[in-house]
Amino acid sequence: MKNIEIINFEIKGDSRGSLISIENLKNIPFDIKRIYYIFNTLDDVIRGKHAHKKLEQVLICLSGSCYIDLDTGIEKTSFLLDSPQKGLYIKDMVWREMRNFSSNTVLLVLASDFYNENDYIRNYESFILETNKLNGKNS
Ligand code: T46
Repeated sequence: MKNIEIINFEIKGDSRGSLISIENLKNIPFDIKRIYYIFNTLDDVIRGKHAHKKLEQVLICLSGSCYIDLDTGIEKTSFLLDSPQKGLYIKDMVWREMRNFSSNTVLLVLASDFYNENDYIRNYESFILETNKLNGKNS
């Protein structure tokens, strides 16, 4: 789907356990400028509810699980993130909502830029207007 991809990370495993290595511009398609993680989220909470104008991110559920609902303005899809081996690569202009966090969820996010509130679109109607413009549709 446009602007959304799954990245499967290679596990370096041996009898002691597993290790995944993340490297700038190698298994992550952008230069990582910021890392944050979301934890202690209650299961009835919905986070996100916004899109980014330019920011690209990879979301990795290091522990536990959560659902990520995505909307490009044209198509909608949902992913269950439940493995540290799986990265959800979300490019620009995708509305996202994160829900159903299990009690031990740690959601790691790698971001292509520093935190900038001006890059957020937090109103869904504005998001649809913008995607319609980008897709050459009259709203
Ligand atoms: C996203 C999803 C997956 C900062 O000060 N610095 C930061 O780097 C971030 C990400 C947030 N904040 C502040 C802004 C708010 O006062 O932390 C507070 C919580 O942020 P927000 O409500 O935006 O969190 P989520 O979980 O709704 O969304 C976050 C990211 O903001 C967003 O970029 O794509 O995770």
